[in-house]
Amino acid sequence: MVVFDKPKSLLDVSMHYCPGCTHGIVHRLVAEAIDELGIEGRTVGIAPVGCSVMAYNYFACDMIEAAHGRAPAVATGVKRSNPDGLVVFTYQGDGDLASIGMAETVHAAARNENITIIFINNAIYGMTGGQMAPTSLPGQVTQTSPYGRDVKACGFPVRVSEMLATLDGPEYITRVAVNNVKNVKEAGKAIKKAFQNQIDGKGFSLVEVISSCPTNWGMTPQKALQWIDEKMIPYYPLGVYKDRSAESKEDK
Ligand SMILES: Cc1ncc(C[n+]2csc(CCOP(=O)(O)OP(=O)(O)O)c2C)c(N)n1
Repeated sequence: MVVFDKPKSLLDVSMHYCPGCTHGIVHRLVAEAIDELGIEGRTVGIAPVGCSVMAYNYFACDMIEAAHGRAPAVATGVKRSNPDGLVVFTYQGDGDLASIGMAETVHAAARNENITIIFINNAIYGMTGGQMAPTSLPGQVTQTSPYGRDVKACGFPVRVSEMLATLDGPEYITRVAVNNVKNVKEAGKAIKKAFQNQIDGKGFSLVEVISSCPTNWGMTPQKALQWIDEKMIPYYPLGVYKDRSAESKEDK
């Protein structure tokens, strides 16, 4: 009896991610959603610049590489070129989406582009060696904040989901985590819903995934998962920040 299988939408290759990095888990959840919704042949993924830059080597669907932070703009173009035929998602880290790409993110949300964004918040720039990200926590030690993030000098972390939920545009904004089995299951449901919304023509859906980076956090994989519970989730509470369809049902 088969009890565990690889989703068809993930290629059968090994990934380059560090031990304990949760990019692989989120890749799997995205691939499961694509399989379950039966959209493999018409899905286009936009890969970011960051640790997941080589996502195009892992997903079995068509992939396009965007310049750093520009994935929502590329996704907009691809989706508008074939709005009924294609399902388009971006997969982006916090440096990519919330720093250099913040403008693209905010305006795609404000326009309610009918795309799906998977946003990996690991509170650090992973690929480039662990510099402070817009989402690094106050006091967090990084390569560029060796005494801890000083909010007087560097400002406060950006809570992307809360901020985007203030816009009238987006359909669905939620924050999930992948640090334990229960949270992974919830994350999978949110990702599937974010794709379903696009198929239903509802508009912009963003799933923020609180993720780990044991290498650049300087922790063991187990400690990193604990740090998510103890430090990240209190600062970035999990939950649905906007769900327009659910809200309009409640109004009725
Ligand atoms: C225009 C541009 N500026 C800066 C860089 C350098 N750069 C590459 S990846 C990266 C940050 C990636 O961090 P994040 O998006 O958080 O993803 P992670 O690697 O943590 O998954 C930066 C600044 C670049 N490639 N292009």
